[in-house]
Amino acid sequence: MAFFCRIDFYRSRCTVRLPVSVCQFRDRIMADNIREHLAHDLFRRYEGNPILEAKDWPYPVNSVFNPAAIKLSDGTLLLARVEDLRGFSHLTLCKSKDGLTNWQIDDKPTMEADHGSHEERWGLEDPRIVWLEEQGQFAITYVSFSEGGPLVSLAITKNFHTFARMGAMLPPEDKDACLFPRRFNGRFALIHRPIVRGEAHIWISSSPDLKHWGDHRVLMQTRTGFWDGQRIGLACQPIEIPEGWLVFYHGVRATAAGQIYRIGAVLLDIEQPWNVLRRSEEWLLGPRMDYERIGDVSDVVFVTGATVNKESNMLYLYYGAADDKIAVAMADMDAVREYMMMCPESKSD
Ligand code: BMA
Repeated sequence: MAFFCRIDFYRSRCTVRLPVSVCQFRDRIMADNIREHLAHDLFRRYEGNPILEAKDWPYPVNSVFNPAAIKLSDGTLLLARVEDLRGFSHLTLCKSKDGLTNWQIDDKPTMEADHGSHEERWGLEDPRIVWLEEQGQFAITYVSFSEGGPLVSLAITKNFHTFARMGAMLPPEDKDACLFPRRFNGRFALIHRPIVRGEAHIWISSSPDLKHWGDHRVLMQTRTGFWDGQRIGLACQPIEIPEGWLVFYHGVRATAAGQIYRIGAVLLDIEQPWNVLRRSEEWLLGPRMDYERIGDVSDVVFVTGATVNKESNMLYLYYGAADDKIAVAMADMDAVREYMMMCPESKSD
């Protein structure tokens, strides 16, 4: 700190001017500092966390976590991943007026795997929901644990009672996928996370009909040495803001004590979402509380759903905490936008 004060002192009292590069350097350090403070305090955990856990379930289960979330006219809907007592997952609907309390939970699995099929042999996991404007329907992308490894499947629904199961979108190994709510240049776009040569980067692909996928390209890569250096994957559905698409993602760091799952964000171009405009250097949410640090898998914050309340301007992120319960963290949308615009611009990710 003293170092910067001295520069300020000389700059204001000396007749000798500092080189512009020194001033720019100082300004950048100060901006980084402000941004780090913003990142640290951006999200507030709901004091009633965890909002849902196995003991709340109307039937016996091991754990509930990683829920898709969407705001409807009469409240918030979660499609939770539920692990049964055999270790297989299915998806179950939960609804609440305020998105925090008094959850009405389906009394049986809403979407159960066809365990006899190759595609869904070992269960359904980690859904994401998006409203497809053109179709007037919801698209649910979820992980089917197939005999060949995890892959991404698609289901379409109008009402969350009946589902058109469209099958596998791409071959395994693939996870962490969500569609955008509309087309770009006539094509749908899918963010997903295939494993290629053992590398876990985030990809984006496009399709004219939600069935045939192409134009596969890497959207963003893991960052060596950073908190997201080992693996990254999409978190929740893309959120449209005036500056572009706000996309949260999880990053994994390997430590001597195990892996740590945290959440960061990127800003994508509004018309060409395959272009990353900015990426957070800091994580915005990571395991801190006991319910995030202790569970079936320690030290996991795994966001899979988001809602935005237009009246309060609050963003809610729904996440799996330590792989066995559901929690929520909230932030003011204007603060998130301000933070994103302070993040460094991406050249090519
Ligand atoms: C990922 C996924 C998630 C899980 C996370 C942390 O690979 O399998 O379902 O929450 O690991 O264990």
